[in-house]
Amino acid sequence: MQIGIIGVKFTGKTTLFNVITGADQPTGQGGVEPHLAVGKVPDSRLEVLTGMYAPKRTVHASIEWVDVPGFEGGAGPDGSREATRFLEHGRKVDALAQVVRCFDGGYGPSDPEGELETLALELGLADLQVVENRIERLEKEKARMGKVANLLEPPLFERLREQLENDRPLRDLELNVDEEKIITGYTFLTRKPMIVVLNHAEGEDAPAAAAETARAAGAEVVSVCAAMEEEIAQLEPEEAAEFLADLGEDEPAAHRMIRASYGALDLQSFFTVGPDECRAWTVRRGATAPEAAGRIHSDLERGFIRAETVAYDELVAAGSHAAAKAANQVRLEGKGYLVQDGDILEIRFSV
Ligand SMILES: Nc1nc2c(ncn2[C@@H]2O[C@H](COP(=O)(O)OP(=O)(O)OP(=O)(O)O)[C@@H](O)[C@H]2O)c(=O)[nH]1
Ligand SMILES: [Mg+2]
Repeated sequence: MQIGIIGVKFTGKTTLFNVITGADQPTGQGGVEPHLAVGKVPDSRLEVLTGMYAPKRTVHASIEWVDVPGFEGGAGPDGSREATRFLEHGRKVDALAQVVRCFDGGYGPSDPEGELETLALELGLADLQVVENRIERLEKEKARMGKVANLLEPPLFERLREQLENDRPLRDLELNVDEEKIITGYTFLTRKPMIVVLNHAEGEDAPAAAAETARAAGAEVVSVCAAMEEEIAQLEPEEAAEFLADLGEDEPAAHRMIRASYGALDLQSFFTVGPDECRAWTVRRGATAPEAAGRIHSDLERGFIRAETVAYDELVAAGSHAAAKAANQVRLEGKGYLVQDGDILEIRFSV
């Protein structure tokens, strides 16, 4: 899973990228190259399981983050748009996280609503260009061959164009299976899940109006103070916990940002446990037990027989796997079982 961090210049994207992935990219100086790094998905349940099993290693679920260079909205003298060029780096990701500057810093007064508007416009225009290119090609194809290969395509792309010209994101369009199939290769930006990260000044709240605007546009909204997250990330775990407790928080805002991203992508975690390894795995919500098994190894999916399953809460309440079993809380689930967030699975298989 990959998430692209996007936004106009100097909103705190690289600062957050560093916090989330442990990378050490320079901040405050822009740049034109994207950065890519993996960050673990924090999960307090995995810490508890690690305490129970004392495994040799603990492995978190992870997400890949792409720090897309910031851009200016608007067109240059030759009509080209910087945003369109930079947003190419956001085409292959599964979701977009827009960082919005709500702090003044040395960068002039903040304008969160303006930034949201700019991004919506630039994302829409970048998609519109792709749609118009395709329409042009279809017209050429029709002129040359008398008709187009796929008759569904011209009316579909006209609908896409209309949607974008009305300043609406493509994610709001209902498409049938055939239409979905046609557009899968186009990696439209406005069809991706969107997370809006309101980066506010220390000791302040994120502006409610901006949060409302972002939510109304279908985004998951989180607020952070990137500068403070940067400080917290440099503390020892105990110090960080104390610092957060003083603020009345139980976790860093960056954790909330990661979880919101997980949610926007419709993902959940299940666990495998044992003396060697306690591990969190990512599957989509609604995944079946064999699909989950396949995340671990393709053999486990192919030879899937049953999944010995216990819910996290029940395991922890029982105190041990044996106690949960004695209390009949360990179930044997078959191929049709839909994995639930926090399930602890042991896959029985034969190949
Ligand atoms: N006061 C304040 N400054 C911040 C905050 N977050 C980031 N900054 C500062 O803002 C400047 C820009 O931060 P970056 O993380 O480099 O911003 P960016 O969005 O990656 O910038 P570009 O890549 O140029 O678009 C740096 O000097 C940061 O230290 C914050 O929450 N509060
Ligand atoms: Mg940057």
